[in-house]
Amino acid sequence: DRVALKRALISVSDKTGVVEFAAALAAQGVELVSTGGTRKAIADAGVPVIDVSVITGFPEIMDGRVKTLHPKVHGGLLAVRDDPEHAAALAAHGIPTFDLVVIDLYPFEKTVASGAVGQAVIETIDIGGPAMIRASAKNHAYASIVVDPADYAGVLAEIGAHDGATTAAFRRRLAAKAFSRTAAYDAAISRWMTDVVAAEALAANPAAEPETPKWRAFGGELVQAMRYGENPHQPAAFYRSAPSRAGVATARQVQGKALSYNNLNDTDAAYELVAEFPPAAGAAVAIIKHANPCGVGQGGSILEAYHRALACDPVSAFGGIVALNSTLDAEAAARIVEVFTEVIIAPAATDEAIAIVGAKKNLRLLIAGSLPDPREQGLTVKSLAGGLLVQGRDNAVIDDLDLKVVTKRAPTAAELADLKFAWKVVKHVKSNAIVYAKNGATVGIGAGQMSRVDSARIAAWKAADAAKAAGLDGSPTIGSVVASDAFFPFADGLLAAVDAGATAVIQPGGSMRDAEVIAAADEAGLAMIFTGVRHFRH
Ligand code: 93A
Repeated sequence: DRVALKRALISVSDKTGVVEFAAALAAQGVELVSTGGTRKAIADAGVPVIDVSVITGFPEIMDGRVKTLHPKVHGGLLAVRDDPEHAAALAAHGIPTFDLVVIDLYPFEKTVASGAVGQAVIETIDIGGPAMIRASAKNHAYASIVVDPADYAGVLAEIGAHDGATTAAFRRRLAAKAFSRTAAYDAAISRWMTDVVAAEALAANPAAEPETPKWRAFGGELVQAMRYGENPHQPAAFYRSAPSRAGVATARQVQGKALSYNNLNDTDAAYELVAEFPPAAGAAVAIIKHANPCGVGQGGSILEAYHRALACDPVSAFGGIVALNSTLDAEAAARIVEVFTEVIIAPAATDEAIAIVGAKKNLRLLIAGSLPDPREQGLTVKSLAGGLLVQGRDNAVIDDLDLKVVTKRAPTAAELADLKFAWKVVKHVKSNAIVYAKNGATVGIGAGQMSRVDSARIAAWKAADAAKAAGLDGSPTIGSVVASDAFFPFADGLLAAVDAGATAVIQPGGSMRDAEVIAAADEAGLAMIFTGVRHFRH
């Protein structure tokens, strides 16, 4: 099952390391064949190489769109060399075989990530490259297929260890990686093209239901292999699928320990939440534990916003993730590092702040460059036994909603501001979610309960606890507003909020008993808003 490496076909977009690799192969007596740019790079270094057009007897045409798509190339890639008929065809047509094929595809993903659109993107859809990769991978009984410059050294080591030949196991490993590469590449193209078509459809008819594609491609590039997942017995890895989207997947880690699976999951939740608050409307900070916020605050500065977020539940904030909607400055950094924190993520950080965080070697600092757009469409994916559940990202933003006051009393301006604040937060709390807020900060958060009444009770109870710990009289929920991620099916959940001292309520509405719930609100003198939109999060 050994194949002596005699002839190689090299066609790479990224020329990094290819000249050295080609030279090492040539030194072992390997004959080299290449496409235009690659051939030139290798030849310029004084390494002997043949242009593929010499083999095809055909020039590159159509700006290179057709250069290797030719039977004299693909016959050699696909031939079953032990089959007499295939061997006869090779001989009859003078078709050479290749024992090694090295391809780096046109940089489609990078081009999309750079913000390019239209024809500039289309030109980077590689056709000949994937065809050669797939042909060689199918024919791994004879050929080694390399799709990653990181594997150049491995090829040299393999032939060094086996007298200039490759083993079947080695070729199978390369083939598996090659098919994964073309699958991920096509997935990126599919996603881009599907998005283009969806955007066109939306522009043509904003009211129409989006079409569900029959096939949905998923793929990504390994960012990090982790020691474990949610628990130590679960293997895990992190793949980047949309390199142009602002957020955790594209953020730069400035310092700290490697990010764990849970860190990434929680940091994503934190940053998506804080992105609901445009920096122009003030600083905002969210502290997250187990993907739920344990405090969110707005303020005139990041420091003030952090203090207000921390006050909501200082006990849970221990070991939390802190997300900022604007630049991390020195005064905020100095305060945040006093509390044991796993991760800080911000769009930017001052040099002074970076130096302050630097004193805590393990603390991870991520600089994301910008905030995710809460209105962006995107998809969320969840696995279930034997399948994937896919849905559009929850991109409803309160400023776009048609809010209806359903009670006799309308909210005051201060209540309305807090209701909107609480609604932005409740969207990011696991259901059943109840959020109490006052003066631009959460004062009590109830998450993940099977009963909405329990979530309301827990939120009020946590608020009372935090107040007691801070040495305050009474509960901060007195005079607060409350947001509920879904409607109150009965008046009891609303009455729990009234008991806690809330004066205004925001909720989707739409219960069969809305009339009963509105009557209870009027009875208690509450102001209540229906959003018409629900924010379940499971
Ligand atoms: O334009 S293509 O789709 N048509 C082809 O026939 C073809 N053959 C190789 N792209 C093709 N390639 C790609 O050219 C390779 O995948 C590689 O990315 C690139 C290398 O071109 P050059 O050697 O001219 O820089």
